[in-house]
Amino acid sequence: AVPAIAHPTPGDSFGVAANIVYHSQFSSRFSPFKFEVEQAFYATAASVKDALVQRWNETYKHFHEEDPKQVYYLSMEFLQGRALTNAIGNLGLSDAYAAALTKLGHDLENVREQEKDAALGNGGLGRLASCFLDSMATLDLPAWGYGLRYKYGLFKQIISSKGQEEYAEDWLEKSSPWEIVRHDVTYPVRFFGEVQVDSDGRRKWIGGEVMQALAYDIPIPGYNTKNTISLRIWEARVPAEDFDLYAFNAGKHEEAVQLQLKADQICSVLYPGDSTEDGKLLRLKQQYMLCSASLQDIFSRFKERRGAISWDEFPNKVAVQLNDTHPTLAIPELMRILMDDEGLGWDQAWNITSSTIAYTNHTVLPEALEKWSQVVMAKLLPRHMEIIAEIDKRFQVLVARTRPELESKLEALQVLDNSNPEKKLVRMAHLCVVSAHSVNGVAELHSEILKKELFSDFYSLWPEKFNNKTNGVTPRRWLRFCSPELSAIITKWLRTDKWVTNLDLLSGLREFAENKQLQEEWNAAKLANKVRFADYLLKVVGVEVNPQTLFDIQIKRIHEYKRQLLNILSVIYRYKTIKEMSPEERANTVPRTVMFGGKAFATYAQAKRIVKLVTDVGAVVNNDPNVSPHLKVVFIPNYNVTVAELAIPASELSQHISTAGMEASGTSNMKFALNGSLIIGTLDGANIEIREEIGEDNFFLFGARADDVPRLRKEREQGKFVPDPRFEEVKDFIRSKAFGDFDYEPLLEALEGDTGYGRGDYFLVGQDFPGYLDAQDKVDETYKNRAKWMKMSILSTAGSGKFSSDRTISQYANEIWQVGQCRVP
Ligand code: 26Q
Repeated sequence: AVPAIAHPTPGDSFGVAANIVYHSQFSSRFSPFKFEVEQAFYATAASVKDALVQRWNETYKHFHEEDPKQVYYLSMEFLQGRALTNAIGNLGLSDAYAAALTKLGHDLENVREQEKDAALGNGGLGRLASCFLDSMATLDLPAWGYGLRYKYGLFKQIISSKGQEEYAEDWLEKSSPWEIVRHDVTYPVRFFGEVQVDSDGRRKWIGGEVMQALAYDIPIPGYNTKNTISLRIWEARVPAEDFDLYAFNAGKHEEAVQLQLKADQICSVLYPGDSTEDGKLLRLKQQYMLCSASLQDIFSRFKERRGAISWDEFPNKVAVQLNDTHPTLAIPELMRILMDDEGLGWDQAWNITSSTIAYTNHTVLPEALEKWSQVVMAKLLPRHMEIIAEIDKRFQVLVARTRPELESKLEALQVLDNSNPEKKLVRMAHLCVVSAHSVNGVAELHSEILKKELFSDFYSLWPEKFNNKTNGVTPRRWLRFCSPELSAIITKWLRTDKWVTNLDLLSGLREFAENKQLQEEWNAAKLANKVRFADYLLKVVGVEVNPQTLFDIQIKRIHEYKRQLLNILSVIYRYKTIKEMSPEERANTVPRTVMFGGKAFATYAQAKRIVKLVTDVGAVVNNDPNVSPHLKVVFIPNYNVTVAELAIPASELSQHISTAGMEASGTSNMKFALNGSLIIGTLDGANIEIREEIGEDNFFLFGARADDVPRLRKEREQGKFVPDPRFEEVKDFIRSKAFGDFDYEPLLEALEGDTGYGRGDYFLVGQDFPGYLDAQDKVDETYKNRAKWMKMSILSTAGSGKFSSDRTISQYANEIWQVGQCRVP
């Protein structure tokens, strides 16, 4: 056996420094004789990676020997953010690395700033996947994450006078220090081609284009455990033997590199625009690349461990979780492998597939439910289309046989949507619900809506499939590492740091919520975080904010249903009110800094108008000498995981104000509450459960209930809605060009009855406006009472135990996956 190599230990900052120096020479990606902060980062990361690789190797060796059931989390998105702080924190080496870098003339604070934010995702769903990996590693679960290695992650957002602009973000520009390429892990992935039938009737998919998927592993360390799991991301390649050297030498250069170009496109960008047919095809290729490569990898591991294979053992060794419908092709792909490659019959393959696969739904918005053209699917994946059609056919037979009363609804329930013969579609969510053994929503209300509305008839067929798994967030990244100040106070008062892996212990803070000493320490930590964030805003964004003001933050993707518009309209009302006040009255207001951050999808025009409105309002308010001491409005550009780690600990009030019934869960609400930020919010998604946990007195509630929304929309349509005069006043103010002459009419129109843009204030901004203003008044009144505010803030943190992703993942493991712990000794 190869002897083990010793790696830095917590007490040994000399050893760590030596290791960094070693890497600065031998793992360097830069010219020699330079050891500036950038080189220091790469050398540090390389040193940390050594320790991770060693643990990774031990972990998978252990999994191999123990051979437990393993879980595979398939996701088109992982929003990892930066890794350095988290890695050294989880390894327990933060102090050692800080001291080592000091010896080398650097400062860990500056060094970590060098890391690019890995944004292989859009928002909540992608960040959830990353929190889940952290929890799976920490809980010692035998698990893998599978994704794609996009060259360009989520775009970089720049705010100009025109509003949001998008630029490619090359996170691999100087290569990632964390990934390990696995040249021995490659699989062929086929596209197009045709289905051939053997003499014995077995079907076989042949021909077409064959690409190669190459594996890259990103190590995911657990906290306080040796277990280090893997996020395996696939890159599309063309094997050398497929390069047409003859064509190239014959001068047909472009022809010869065509296939390579096609491969490069597959992993070029996250969410290629799908307004064109080519764009749609590319997105489907991406989805299939993820599913095909991951399943081949899963099969090779399964076969490696069992000499004589009993296929019925497969679901006892493999659990596959689909993160929304984006990896749905895993279903027909698993069927295809079992039947065509392994020779199983339909029923056996179906039982195995169904017992293996579980599906999580993350949205009920109709426009976000994936539907693929049957024509495109049949062209790119002919055998899969056959299998999907067969699943659909058997589903129809099942309904006819067991539930004849559903026959009138059958068309709407089918996997295939043939209602428009010109545009036949595959409903991916229906394929998942019909095929998977588990269908879960991501918060209690959301899971109820799935059962009662979106999938109600499926629920009546298979009630046992449906379950709820309320989302969670990792307390390591979202409290321990992003707010070391607050963490130290919590540890001191709880007299243990075990809350980091057992978040329910935070409830122990309740008994001290009114303790003056704790309140003072708490306030000081929050203030330090506010100062740090203010420094960032000044340095990076160039705006000056006063840390003595109330920090009010709404950061999330820009979407009409999330109602950033409601927020900015109320800010405009506040501006008008302050402007009309006497100086004495002004002195009596609570000064606020209202901050927004988030990206609008590049082609989502209304969302981009909202961004523009926020920045225009900021320009006017912040330059009004009478108002700006009392109110500032800031748009934080290029919101990402790294910005969130600075903003959330600094927040005192955060906004989670979606139209009830529309936000499946939300996860930033959990991060804010965990960091002692009070929430102003609606009864939507996980807000409901957060309010339950922290107590209704500690939550600024307003707005329509989900149950009332359909009726309110109807009344709105019938012209029964009487708007609050303050709502009219604010819209008129915008129309008066108070914030410039940009054309806001489409935004304002959408708030009226049914219009060209409109769904007639579909998101009920006008309906909820007065209640929202009242709740905001309550915020101001409460903030004036510092002791009361501090108590509420402490109780928010104290009540956040439930929202650890460790709790969520334990529930998935016990209730869906039937996967147990497998801890490296
Ligand atoms: C759909 C069709 C075609 C192309 C793309 C899509 C698509 C892409 C991404 C649909 C949805 C998404 C992302 C959804 C998402 O991020 N949902 C969020 O998931 C979080 C984690 O569960 C929840 O907390 C949020 O409430 C939910 O909005």
